[in-house]
Amino acid sequence: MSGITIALSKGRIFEETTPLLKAAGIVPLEDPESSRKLIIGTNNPDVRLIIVRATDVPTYVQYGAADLGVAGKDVLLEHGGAGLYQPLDLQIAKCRMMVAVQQGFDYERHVRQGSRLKVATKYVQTAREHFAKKGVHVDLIKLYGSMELAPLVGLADAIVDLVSSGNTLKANNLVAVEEIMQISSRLVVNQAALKLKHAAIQPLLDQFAAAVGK
Ligand code: PRT
Ligand code: MG
Repeated sequence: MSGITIALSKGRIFEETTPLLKAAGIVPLEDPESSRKLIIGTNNPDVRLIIVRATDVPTYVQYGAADLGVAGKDVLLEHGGAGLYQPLDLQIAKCRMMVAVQQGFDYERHVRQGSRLKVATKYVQTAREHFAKKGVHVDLIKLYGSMELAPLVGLADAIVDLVSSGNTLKANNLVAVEEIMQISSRLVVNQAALKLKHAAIQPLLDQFAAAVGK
């Protein structure tokens, strides 16, 4: 067996995955927040972690550069999930995908009137599908971050973004007007690796499932 590579992103995914790794007997040898290393060893010589951007996790796993990864449902929906087996909802990094507008903007009236809505978001696929289902005509504007700014400077009427505490919306005079879906992070596995390295990967999947309580 050639060892297992797990792709994680820094920040909340790494922090909330660490206890699950621990339950599977895997302890990282370094903290990616303080180390600049992108490949981090663990107490198990057969398991290493690679640190990538959250949106890149599915790509590394899809092409087999990592065997496993942890990615938000938001990220997986935009990626499309090709080549990925998604066996487990880890119930971590939870938040909600919401439509939000500036305080005072009459979203319901715009939707009722059938006027075109300008929507800024990083989550173009999810937003497109949501508004198509509602029969709302939208012009989608792709952004890569700080979506909250768009309505404040007239770039968009609404945003589609993730909300957890709601503090970011509040601080920018925005209000959530619609929930699109609940979001949590999932374990993703390269489909070929699951077959070729089954003896190494399956016990990990079982241990993660037990740690999550499934
Ligand atoms: O930050 P970076 O640009 O590197 O990448 P990223 O934002 O994709 O990664 P990261 O680590 O911030 O998020 C990883 C995953 O965590 C996401 O893919 C989500 O599945 C999940 N998650 C859970 C969140 C949040 N909660 C969250 N609150 N991701 C982002 N946010 C942001 C949100 O976009 C908004 O800007 O936090 C802000 C709102 O937070 P509140 O608490 O003010 O409501
Ligand atoms: Mg972020």
